[in-house]
Amino acid sequence: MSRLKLLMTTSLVAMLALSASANGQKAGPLHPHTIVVKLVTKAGAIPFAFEPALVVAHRGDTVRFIEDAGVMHNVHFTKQAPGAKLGAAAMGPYLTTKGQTYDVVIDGRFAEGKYEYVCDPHAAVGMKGTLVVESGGAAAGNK
Ligand SMILES: [Cu+2]
Repeated sequence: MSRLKLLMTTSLVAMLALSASANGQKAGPLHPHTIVVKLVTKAGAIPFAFEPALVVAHRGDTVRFIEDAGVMHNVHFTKQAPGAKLGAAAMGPYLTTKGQTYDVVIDGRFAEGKYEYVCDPHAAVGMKGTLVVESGGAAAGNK
């Protein structure tokens, strides 16, 4: 675990250095939000899902994934917006316990645009979600 943390820290530092020189950072968020996405088990053809399956976030927001059952899930970004550099955050840890959370901070790693992610154990049965990162300013609807 600590080795992973070290890795993440190292790559984060590298990315910060990169983004500082590469792109002129946009102004920070006006109102940071925490956007909750639950990892649920449900009846029907697709038994596992991210709920909601589509969220819109702005820089500074946090997307909080919450394990809603006792089924093993993770969050693996399979498509990133052009210019995004998620690094180690592209693949989150496995969540196994109800109530367990995994926070993804929408910081400089996230360029504006569309991201798609899956849960690796359940990608084959359609457990996937979409994250859209927008610039600050006009607050698009999150619930
Ligand atoms: Cu899953």
